[in-house]
Amino acid sequence: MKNVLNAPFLHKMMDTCANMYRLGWDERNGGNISLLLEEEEVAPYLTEEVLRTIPLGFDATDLKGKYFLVTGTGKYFKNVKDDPETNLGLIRIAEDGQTAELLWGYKDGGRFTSELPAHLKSHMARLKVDPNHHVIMHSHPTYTLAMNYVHVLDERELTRTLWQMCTECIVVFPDGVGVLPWMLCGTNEIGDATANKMEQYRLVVWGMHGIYGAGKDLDETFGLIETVEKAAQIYMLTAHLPRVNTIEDHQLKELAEFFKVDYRKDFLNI
Ligand code: 2HA
Ligand code: ZN
Repeated sequence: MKNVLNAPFLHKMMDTCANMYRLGWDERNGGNISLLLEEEEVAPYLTEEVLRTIPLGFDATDLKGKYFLVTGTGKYFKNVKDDPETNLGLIRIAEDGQTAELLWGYKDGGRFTSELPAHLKSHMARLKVDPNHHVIMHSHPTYTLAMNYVHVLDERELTRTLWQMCTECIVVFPDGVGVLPWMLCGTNEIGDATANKMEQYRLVVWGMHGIYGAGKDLDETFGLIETVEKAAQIYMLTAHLPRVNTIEDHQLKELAEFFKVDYRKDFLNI
């Protein structure tokens, strides 16, 4: 049997957490990631032994038998690279759909992120619309969060502003950005609301909290959040200054058509 510590998927997760920490998006225990793994990918690293079972507190029957590498609750992204076995866990959703079987990690007796409801419910929603979906990522990127305090929290308005901030935004996230109002985090309610938005969007802002991203792999999902964060940074650097130039709606349309992306046409005034 191969050692999980040598698994490429583990190293990609460690590098991603380190990058997010380095960018200042995940202070202290802020942020969480869950990565859906295919059975063939994990099988070489596992025996049939279940270390512990942990109740989920919600129904995840749609995901039974699926494997996820998940950041731990209360754990710091800063520390994942030096001690992945304490800060991460590899779980399988049990046959009852109500329990997580711990197969590796959470070495200090820990458990998965408190945001697991939002993660697993979002995985269920994305898998229905995207068979290549694998990643849910939550983070507190600085400028995205700053923008939440000075820009209206409306999906159409927020998406339009972000699209206008960098030419490539509409190509990277043509589906736009969903928005939830401020809600109590760590609950099944915010999990349901997030998953509901994830039926249409791969990016969901949690008002005055942070952002969720969904994608086929860690790089793509990271890149989605990174692009929103870059746009939010440009907005925050310019919002207090007179706007002299802007990318017009007909130019956004031209971009989307040239790059052949399926964009939210109702978000443009065309
Ligand atoms: O786990 O970011 O939303 C820390 C968080 C909760
Ligand atoms: Zn958070």
